[in-house]
Amino acid sequence: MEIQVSQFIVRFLQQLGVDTIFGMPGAHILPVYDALFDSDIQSVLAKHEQGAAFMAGGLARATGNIGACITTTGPGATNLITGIANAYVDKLPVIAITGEVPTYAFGKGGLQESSGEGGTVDQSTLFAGVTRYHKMIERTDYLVSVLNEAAKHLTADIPGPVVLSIPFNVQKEMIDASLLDQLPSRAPAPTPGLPPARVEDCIELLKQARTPLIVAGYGCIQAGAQAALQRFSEYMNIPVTSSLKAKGALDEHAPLSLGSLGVTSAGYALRYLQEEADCLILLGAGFNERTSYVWNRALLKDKTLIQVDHNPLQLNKVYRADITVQADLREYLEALEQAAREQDLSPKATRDIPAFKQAMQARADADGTRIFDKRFDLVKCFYRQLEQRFSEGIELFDDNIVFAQSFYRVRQCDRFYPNTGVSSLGHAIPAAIGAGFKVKRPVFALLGDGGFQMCAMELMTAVNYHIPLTVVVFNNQTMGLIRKNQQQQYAQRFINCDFINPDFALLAKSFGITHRKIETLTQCEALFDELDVQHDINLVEVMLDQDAYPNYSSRR
Ligand SMILES: Cc1ncc(C[n+]2csc(CCOP(=O)(O)OP(=O)(O)O)c2C)c(N)n1
Ligand SMILES: [Mg+2]
Repeated sequence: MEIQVSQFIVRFLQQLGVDTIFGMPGAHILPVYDALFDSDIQSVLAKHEQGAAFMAGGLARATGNIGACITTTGPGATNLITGIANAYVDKLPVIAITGEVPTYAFGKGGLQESSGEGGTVDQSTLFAGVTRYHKMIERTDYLVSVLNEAAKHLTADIPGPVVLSIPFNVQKEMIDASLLDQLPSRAPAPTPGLPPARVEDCIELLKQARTPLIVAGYGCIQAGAQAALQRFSEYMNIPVTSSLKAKGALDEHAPLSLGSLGVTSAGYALRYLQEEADCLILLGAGFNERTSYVWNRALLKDKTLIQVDHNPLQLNKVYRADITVQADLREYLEALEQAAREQDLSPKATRDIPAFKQAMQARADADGTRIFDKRFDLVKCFYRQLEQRFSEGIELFDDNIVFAQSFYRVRQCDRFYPNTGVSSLGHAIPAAIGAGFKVKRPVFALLGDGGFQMCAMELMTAVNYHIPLTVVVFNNQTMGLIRKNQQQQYAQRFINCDFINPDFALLAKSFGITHRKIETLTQCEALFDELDVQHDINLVEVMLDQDAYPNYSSRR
């Protein structure tokens, strides 16, 4: 039986397990939309293609499933770019389907043409730098090969985004439906695991180490290694810090947690690293700009370095390690723990970490190196509420990052998604909405008022599809980060940082959602008594002083 290419594409998506697709139609992609009409994939109308791509990424990040988005040609495709770039940097399995003018119009100046012919916008070149795979599908005879190649990148161990652009006439061509058998089906064949890595060398270095420190990276979360990390660190009595993206890999309330590492963290882990640690065990941690305090070489001076990562490209990427191991992190941690038990390794004589943190806090107060002063007490209070109120855990998409790194102690039951990808403002709301289509726990999006205005209209997407969501806007009527830099490094020559906000109460009213303004600690403490975060869409304003800046330097 022959079916339309557009139907074939939709069936391919279904075979990959896609049941939700985010997008914005246009004339040049309507055949695929028409095929979606007949399918049981839920097609979600976003307000902007960037939002659609962020939603697909948010869904992928929260579930591990493939996220999908769909747009028309030309501006529909170009609007996708930042969202796809985000998926590329965050290594998310996201597929985008875009339309294109019919092939017979290529190079003749068709409306919204982006084929690259005849001086038109060239989608292929635009997507080349932000996708694992991009194809303008001009013929059907190689469609199966193209889709197989796309599936390979989406289901790879380290996945990445794929963009398929299909000219209008090709979408309507007919193709043999039995060719679907040649495409991967819902459960992609499991990729063979990595061969078991040797643990002996690592155990030897561990024996010699007096005060080792574990730096857990996002690789631990990707590998589902949280429980293994907890068991190993507890057995060996080794404290744990994490990169920003791996916050919560070990519950940050746990006695061995030093919180996260990075220029905007509370700094306990940094102090421990500088003053106590003689051996660092990097587990799935890339040691990027923030985690490494701007690649500060002095941090690792005279320390032994063990690096374990699933991704070989991460090994020795920033620092040369004494031992590098390519391994699945969960399996490796389990093997390490087993070897440590078999060899009866004695636990390390780590000093009392909660007491250490308290001492460091007192020192920061005394020497004025604390990042946040009293003007941020409302923010602190808000994060405390998040920690205390939701015993089942929450899903938190956070564009601000700086606050959370100091104030938010992520529990193992929570999922924390800092805006790490390309760090694009305006990510949190659409990404949280994408996740909200799938996850059952309360979903939060936290962002500044500048970022909010980049993606606020996507809140109406949540309204349209009844996706419960609580958006928290830090209202300081400025782009605080820019203002801070202009204050400190550009002699207070403030340019294009301050602005007037909309009336958030009226905005929320017009959206038909709940609004709360938090100006006092009492209001903050009562907030979650009043809001139903499980069922409603809420907009919460947390008021901040325009001139209050965190006390840290990013050197830029
Ligand atoms: C798409 C995009 N454009 C510009 C930037 C640069 N940028 C980083 S932070 C920032 C200001 C953010 O302001 P706001 O969202 O109000 O947060 P605040 O710093 O005030 O907490 C800007 C413009 C960015 N990260 N992403
Ligand atoms: Mg702001």
